[in-house]
Amino acid sequence: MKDKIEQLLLENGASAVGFARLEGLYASIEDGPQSVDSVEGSIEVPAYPIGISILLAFEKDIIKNISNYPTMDYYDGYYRLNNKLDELAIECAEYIKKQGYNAYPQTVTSSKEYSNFRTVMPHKTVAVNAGLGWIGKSALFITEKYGSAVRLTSVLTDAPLEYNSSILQSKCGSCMRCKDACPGKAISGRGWSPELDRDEYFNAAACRKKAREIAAKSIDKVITLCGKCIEVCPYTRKYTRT
Ligand code: B12
Ligand code: SF4
Ligand code: SF4
Repeated sequence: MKDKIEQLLLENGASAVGFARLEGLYASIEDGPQSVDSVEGSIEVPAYPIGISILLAFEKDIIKNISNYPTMDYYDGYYRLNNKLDELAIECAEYIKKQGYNAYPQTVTSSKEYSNFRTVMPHKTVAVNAGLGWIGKSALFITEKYGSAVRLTSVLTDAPLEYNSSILQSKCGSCMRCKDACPGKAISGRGWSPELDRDEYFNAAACRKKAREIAAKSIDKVITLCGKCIEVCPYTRKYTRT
Protein backbone atom coordinates (compact mmCIF):
# COMPACT_ATOMS: atom_id res chain seq x y z
CA MET A 1 0.00 0.00 0.00
CA LYS A 2 2.94 2.33 0.73
CA ASP A 3 4.20 2.15 -2.87
CA LYS A 4 0.70 2.73 -4.23
CA ILE A 5 0.24 5.84 -2.07
CA GLU A 6 3.62 7.22 -3.08
CA GLN A 7 2.90 6.59 -6.76
CA LEU A 8 -0.56 8.18 -6.52
CA LEU A 9 0.83 11.36 -4.93
CA LEU A 10 3.85 11.72 -7.20
CA GLU A 11 1.76 11.13 -10.33
CA ASN A 12 -0.62 13.83 -9.14
CA GLY A 13 2.14 16.40 -8.77
CA ALA A 14 3.75 16.04 -5.32
CA SER A 15 7.45 16.99 -5.29
CA ALA A 16 8.29 14.44 -2.58
CA VAL A 17 6.51 12.00 -0.27
CA GLY A 18 7.68 10.33 2.96
CA PHE A 19 6.35 8.11 5.75
CA ALA A 20 6.93 8.82 9.45
CA ARG A 21 6.39 7.11 12.77
CA LEU A 22 4.66 9.65 15.03
CA GLU A 23 4.07 7.81 18.28
CA GLY A 24 5.03 10.01 21.24
CA LEU A 25 5.29 13.17 19.12
CA TYR A 26 1.75 14.59 19.41
CA ALA A 27 1.48 17.78 21.48
CA SER A 28 -0.89 17.77 24.41
CA ILE A 29 -2.99 20.89 24.47
CA GLU A 30 -2.63 22.79 27.70
CA ASP A 31 -3.94 26.16 28.76
CA GLY A 32 -1.35 28.81 28.15
CA PRO A 33 -0.75 32.12 26.46
CA GLN A 34 -2.93 32.46 23.38
CA SER A 35 -1.53 33.86 20.14
CA VAL A 36 -3.67 36.04 17.89
CA ASP A 37 -4.24 33.14 15.45
CA SER A 38 -5.23 30.63 18.13
CA VAL A 39 -8.63 28.97 17.82
CA GLU A 40 -11.17 28.87 20.63
CA GLY A 41 -12.65 25.53 21.63
CA SER A 42 -11.49 21.96 21.26
CA ILE A 43 -9.17 20.65 18.58
CA GLU A 44 -9.71 17.03 17.67
CA VAL A 45 -6.76 15.64 15.76
CA PRO A 46 -6.62 11.81 15.95
CA ALA A 47 -3.21 10.66 17.24
CA TYR A 48 -2.67 8.01 14.57
CA PRO A 49 0.78 6.33 14.65
CA ILE A 50 1.82 7.02 11.04
CA GLY A 51 2.15 10.30 9.16
CA ILE A 52 2.50 10.80 5.42
CA SER A 53 4.42 13.93 4.51
CA ILE A 54 3.66 15.59 1.17
CA LEU A 55 5.87 18.38 -0.25
CA LEU A 56 5.31 20.81 -3.10
CA ALA A 57 8.19 22.94 -4.32
CA PHE A 58 7.77 26.56 -5.40
CA GLU A 59 8.84 27.54 -8.92
CA LYS A 60 12.45 28.82 -8.78
CA ASP A 61 11.66 32.32 -10.05
CA ILE A 62 8.93 32.98 -7.50
CA ILE A 63 11.42 32.47 -4.67
CA LYS A 64 14.29 34.23 -6.44
CA ASN A 65 12.11 37.32 -6.83
CA ILE A 66 11.27 37.69 -3.14
CA SER A 67 14.84 38.70 -2.30
CA ASN A 68 13.71 42.25 -1.39
CA TYR A 69 10.07 41.80 -0.37
CA PRO A 70 7.13 39.42 -1.02
CA THR A 71 5.58 39.75 -4.49
CA MET A 72 2.07 39.11 -5.84
CA ASP A 73 3.48 35.98 -7.54
CA TYR A 74 4.53 34.67 -4.12
CA TYR A 75 1.11 35.58 -2.69
CA ASP A 76 -0.69 33.73 -5.54
CA GLY A 77 1.74 30.79 -5.26
CA TYR A 78 1.04 30.53 -1.52
CA TYR A 79 -2.69 29.92 -2.18
CA ARG A 80 -2.11 27.77 -5.29
CA LEU A 81 0.27 25.44 -3.45
CA ASN A 82 -1.99 25.31 -0.37
CA ASN A 83 -5.00 24.34 -2.52
CA LYS A 84 -3.02 21.70 -4.39
CA LEU A 85 -1.66 20.28 -1.11
CA ASP A 86 -5.20 20.11 0.31
CA GLU A 87 -6.32 18.19 -2.80
CA LEU A 88 -3.41 15.74 -2.52
CA ALA A 89 -3.98 15.14 1.20
CA ILE A 90 -7.71 14.50 0.69
CA GLU A 91 -7.04 12.16 -2.23
CA CYS A 92 -4.45 10.24 -0.20
CA ALA A 93 -6.81 9.91 2.80
CA GLU A 94 -9.68 8.72 0.56
CA TYR A 95 -7.45 6.04 -0.92
CA ILE A 96 -6.40 4.78 2.55
CA LYS A 97 -10.00 4.75 3.77
CA LYS A 98 -10.99 2.63 0.76
CA GLN A 99 -8.40 0.06 1.93
CA GLY A 100 -10.26 -0.15 5.27
CA TYR A 101 -8.13 2.10 7.53
CA ASN A 102 -8.61 5.50 9.15
CA ALA A 103 -6.93 8.58 7.70
CA TYR A 104 -7.02 12.28 8.61
CA PRO A 105 -5.87 14.82 5.99
CA GLN A 106 -4.31 17.83 7.74
CA THR A 107 -5.73 20.38 5.33
CA VAL A 108 -5.45 24.12 6.00
CA THR A 109 -8.83 24.08 7.79
CA SER A 110 -8.26 20.85 9.74
CA SER A 111 -4.84 21.71 11.24
CA LYS A 112 -5.75 24.59 13.50
CA GLU A 113 -3.39 26.64 15.65
CA TYR A 114 -3.79 26.57 19.41
CA SER A 115 -1.94 28.35 22.21
CA ASN A 116 1.30 30.05 21.15
CA PHE A 117 1.49 29.52 17.34
CA ARG A 118 1.32 25.74 17.61
CA THR A 119 -0.50 22.84 16.01
CA VAL A 120 -1.00 19.36 17.49
CA MET A 121 1.10 17.67 14.80
CA PRO A 122 3.04 20.25 12.74
CA HIS A 123 3.72 19.35 9.10
CA LYS A 124 7.45 19.95 9.74
CA THR A 125 7.50 17.28 12.45
CA VAL A 126 5.99 14.77 10.03
CA ALA A 127 8.42 15.76 7.26
CA VAL A 128 11.55 15.49 9.45
CA ASN A 129 10.46 12.15 10.85
CA ALA A 130 9.72 10.94 7.33
CA GLY A 131 13.40 11.51 6.52
CA LEU A 132 12.71 14.14 3.84
CA GLY A 133 14.93 16.84 5.34
CA TRP A 134 15.89 18.71 8.52
CA ILE A 135 15.17 21.93 10.44
CA GLY A 136 17.49 24.91 9.98
CA LYS A 137 18.36 27.83 12.28
CA SER A 138 15.53 29.62 10.46
CA ALA A 139 13.05 27.14 12.03
CA LEU A 140 12.17 26.15 8.46
CA PHE A 141 12.13 22.64 7.07
CA ILE A 142 14.95 22.20 4.53
CA THR A 143 15.53 19.59 1.83
CA GLU A 144 18.71 18.81 -0.14
CA LYS A 145 16.90 19.32 -3.46
CA TYR A 146 14.74 22.42 -2.92
CA GLY A 147 16.20 24.01 0.22
CA SER A 148 13.28 25.50 2.16
CA ALA A 149 11.36 26.52 -0.99
CA VAL A 150 8.66 23.96 -0.25
CA ARG A 151 5.21 24.03 1.26
CA LEU A 152 4.00 21.01 3.17
CA THR A 153 0.97 19.03 4.22
CA SER A 154 0.44 15.70 5.98
CA VAL A 155 -2.00 12.83 6.40
CA LEU A 156 -2.31 10.95 9.70
CA THR A 157 -3.29 7.28 9.56
CA ASP A 158 -3.52 3.97 11.40
CA ALA A 159 -2.72 1.98 8.25
CA PRO A 160 0.27 -0.31 8.92
CA LEU A 161 2.68 1.44 6.57
CA GLU A 162 6.44 1.05 6.64
CA TYR A 163 8.14 4.28 7.71
CA ASN A 164 11.45 5.94 6.85
CA SER A 165 14.24 6.82 9.27
CA SER A 166 14.54 10.48 10.22
CA ILE A 167 17.24 13.12 9.79
CA LEU A 168 17.50 14.54 13.30
CA GLN A 169 20.59 16.63 12.62
CA SER A 170 20.63 20.13 11.22
CA LYS A 171 23.03 20.94 8.37
CA CYS A 172 23.53 24.69 8.92
CA GLY A 173 27.09 24.55 10.22
CA SER A 174 28.40 28.07 10.90
CA CYS A 175 26.01 29.76 8.40
CA MET A 176 24.01 32.71 9.80
CA ARG A 177 22.49 34.11 6.58
CA CYS A 178 18.86 33.80 7.67
CA LYS A 179 19.60 35.36 11.07
CA ASP A 180 21.40 38.29 9.46
CA ALA A 181 18.71 38.82 6.80
CA CYS A 182 15.58 38.50 8.94
CA PRO A 183 13.87 41.92 9.08
CA GLY A 184 11.96 40.92 12.22
CA LYS A 185 15.03 39.78 14.19
CA ALA A 186 13.09 36.59 14.89
CA ILE A 187 15.97 34.15 14.34
CA SER A 188 18.41 33.85 17.26
CA GLY A 189 21.11 31.92 15.38
CA ARG A 190 21.00 28.96 17.72
CA GLY A 191 21.23 25.62 15.93
CA TRP A 192 18.19 23.27 15.92
CA SER A 193 18.08 19.91 17.62
CA PRO A 194 14.98 17.80 18.32
CA GLU A 195 15.05 18.43 22.07
CA LEU A 196 15.06 22.23 21.60
CA ASP A 197 11.63 23.86 21.76
CA ARG A 198 10.94 26.26 18.88
CA ASP A 199 10.57 29.20 21.28
CA GLU A 200 14.14 28.68 22.52
CA TYR A 201 15.64 29.71 19.18
CA PHE A 202 12.87 31.42 17.19
CA ASN A 203 10.53 34.31 18.06
CA ALA A 204 7.22 33.54 16.33
CA ALA A 205 5.45 36.71 17.48
CA ALA A 206 8.27 38.93 16.14
CA CYS A 207 8.19 37.11 12.78
CA ARG A 208 4.40 37.39 12.44
CA LYS A 209 4.41 41.10 13.31
CA LYS A 210 7.16 42.01 10.84
CA ALA A 211 5.89 39.73 8.04
CA ARG A 212 2.43 41.32 8.28
CA GLU A 213 3.93 44.83 8.18
CA ILE A 214 6.01 43.90 5.12
CA ALA A 215 3.08 42.25 3.27
CA ALA A 216 0.87 45.27 3.95
CA LYS A 217 3.51 47.62 2.58
CA SER A 218 4.69 45.63 -0.44
CA ILE A 219 1.50 43.94 -1.73
CA ASP A 220 -1.22 45.68 0.28
CA LYS A 221 -2.50 42.39 1.78
CA VAL A 222 -3.40 41.39 5.34
CA ILE A 223 -1.35 38.19 5.61
CA THR A 224 1.81 36.81 7.27
CA LEU A 225 3.99 36.75 4.17
CA CYS A 226 7.71 37.49 3.97
CA GLY A 227 9.92 34.49 3.17
CA LYS A 228 13.28 36.28 3.27
CA CYS A 229 14.58 33.40 5.41
CA ILE A 230 13.60 30.99 2.62
CA GLU A 231 15.22 32.98 -0.18
CA VAL A 232 18.63 33.65 1.44
CA CYS A 233 19.31 30.09 2.55
CA PRO A 234 22.23 28.57 0.59
CA TYR A 235 20.28 25.31 0.26
CA THR A 236 17.41 27.21 -1.40
CA ARG A 237 19.79 29.20 -3.58
CA LYS A 238 21.41 26.00 -4.80
CA TYR A 239 17.93 25.16 -6.17
CA THR A 240 16.78 28.61 -7.37
CA ARG A 241 20.06 29.76 -8.88
CA THR A 242 21.10 26.73 -10.90
C1 B12 B 1 2.09 28.67 13.35
C2 B12 B 1 2.80 28.82 12.03
C3 B12 B 1 3.58 29.96 11.84
C4 B12 B 1 3.96 30.89 12.99
C5 B12 B 1 5.10 30.17 13.79
C6 B12 B 1 6.18 29.56 12.87
C7 B12 B 1 6.92 28.34 13.44
N1 B12 B 1 8.15 28.15 12.94
O1 B12 B 1 6.43 27.59 14.28
C8 B12 B 1 4.40 32.18 12.25
C9 B12 B 1 3.20 33.09 12.14
C10 B12 B 1 5.55 32.94 12.89
C11 B12 B 1 4.74 31.61 10.87
C12 B12 B 1 5.57 32.25 9.98
C13 B12 B 1 5.98 31.70 8.78
N2 B12 B 1 5.52 30.59 8.21
CO1 B12 B 1 4.29 29.36 9.09
N3 B12 B 1 3.21 28.00 9.84
C14 B12 B 1 2.69 27.85 11.02
C15 B12 B 1 1.92 26.51 11.08
C16 B12 B 1 0.42 26.80 10.83
C17 B12 B 1 2.07 25.71 12.36
C18 B12 B 1 3.52 25.53 12.84
C19 B12 B 1 3.61 24.91 14.21
O2 B12 B 1 2.78 24.10 14.62
N4 B12 B 1 4.63 25.29 14.98
C20 B12 B 1 4.84 24.75 16.29
C21 B12 B 1 6.28 24.27 16.48
C22 B12 B 1 6.41 23.46 17.79
O3 B12 B 1 6.58 23.38 15.48
P1 B12 B 1 7.46 23.68 14.18
O4 B12 B 1 8.39 24.82 14.30
O5 B12 B 1 6.49 23.65 13.05
O6 B12 B 1 8.29 22.36 14.14
C23 B12 B 1 9.14 21.97 15.20
C24 B12 B 1 8.94 20.51 15.49
O7 B12 B 1 8.58 19.90 14.28
C25 B12 B 1 10.34 20.09 15.92
N5 B12 B 1 10.72 18.80 15.36
C26 B12 B 1 10.94 18.53 14.06
N6 B12 B 1 11.30 17.26 13.94
C27 B12 B 1 11.30 16.69 15.16
C28 B12 B 1 11.60 15.41 15.55
C29 B12 B 1 11.52 15.09 16.90
C30 B12 B 1 11.83 13.69 17.31
C31 B12 B 1 11.13 16.08 17.83
C32 B12 B 1 11.05 15.76 19.27
C33 B12 B 1 10.85 17.40 17.41
C34 B12 B 1 10.93 17.67 16.07
O8 B12 B 1 11.26 21.03 15.38
C35 B12 B 1 10.57 22.05 14.66
C36 B12 B 1 11.25 23.36 14.82
O9 B12 B 1 11.30 23.80 16.17
C37 B12 B 1 2.58 25.73 9.87
C38 B12 B 1 1.62 24.76 9.14
C39 B12 B 1 1.41 23.47 9.92
N7 B12 B 1 0.16 23.08 10.08
O10 B12 B 1 2.36 22.83 10.35
C40 B12 B 1 3.06 26.87 8.95
C41 B12 B 1 4.42 26.70 8.28
C42 B12 B 1 5.42 26.25 9.31
N8 B12 B 1 4.75 28.06 7.85
C43 B12 B 1 5.40 28.11 6.75
C44 B12 B 1 5.97 29.29 6.18
C45 B12 B 1 6.53 29.20 4.80
C46 B12 B 1 6.01 30.49 6.93
C47 B12 B 1 6.66 31.83 6.54
C48 B12 B 1 7.84 31.83 5.61
C49 B12 B 1 5.60 32.84 6.04
C50 B12 B 1 5.50 32.98 4.56
N9 B12 B 1 4.76 32.08 3.93
O11 B12 B 1 6.08 33.86 3.95
C51 B12 B 1 7.08 32.32 7.95
C52 B12 B 1 8.45 31.71 8.34
C53 B12 B 1 8.72 31.61 9.77
C54 B12 B 1 9.87 30.68 10.12
N10 B12 B 1 11.10 31.10 9.83
O12 B12 B 1 9.63 29.58 10.65
C55 B12 B 1 5.58 26.72 6.13
C56 B12 B 1 7.03 26.24 6.33
C57 B12 B 1 7.65 25.63 5.10
C58 B12 B 1 9.05 25.14 5.40
N11 B12 B 1 9.79 24.90 4.36
O13 B12 B 1 9.45 24.97 6.54
C59 B12 B 1 4.49 25.88 6.94
C60 B12 B 1 4.85 24.43 7.18
C61 B12 B 1 3.18 25.99 6.14
C62 B12 B 1 3.07 25.01 4.98
N12 B12 B 1 1.90 24.44 4.81
O14 B12 B 1 3.99 24.77 4.24
N13 B12 B 1 4.16 30.39 10.67
S1 SF4 C 1 9.43 35.20 7.40
FE1 SF4 C 1 10.61 37.13 7.40
S2 SF4 C 1 10.31 37.98 9.47
FE2 SF4 C 1 9.73 35.80 9.55
S3 SF4 C 1 11.58 34.70 10.18
FE3 SF4 C 1 11.54 34.68 7.94
S4 SF4 C 1 12.76 36.48 7.36
FE4 SF4 C 1 12.20 36.75 9.52
S1 SF4 D 1 20.36 30.31 5.91
FE1 SF4 D 1 22.09 29.16 6.77
S2 SF4 D 1 21.67 29.14 8.99
FE2 SF4 D 1 19.75 29.68 7.96
S3 SF4 D 1 18.66 27.75 7.68
FE3 SF4 D 1 19.83 28.12 5.79
S4 SF4 D 1 21.78 27.03 6.12
FE4 SF4 D 1 20.80 27.25 8.12
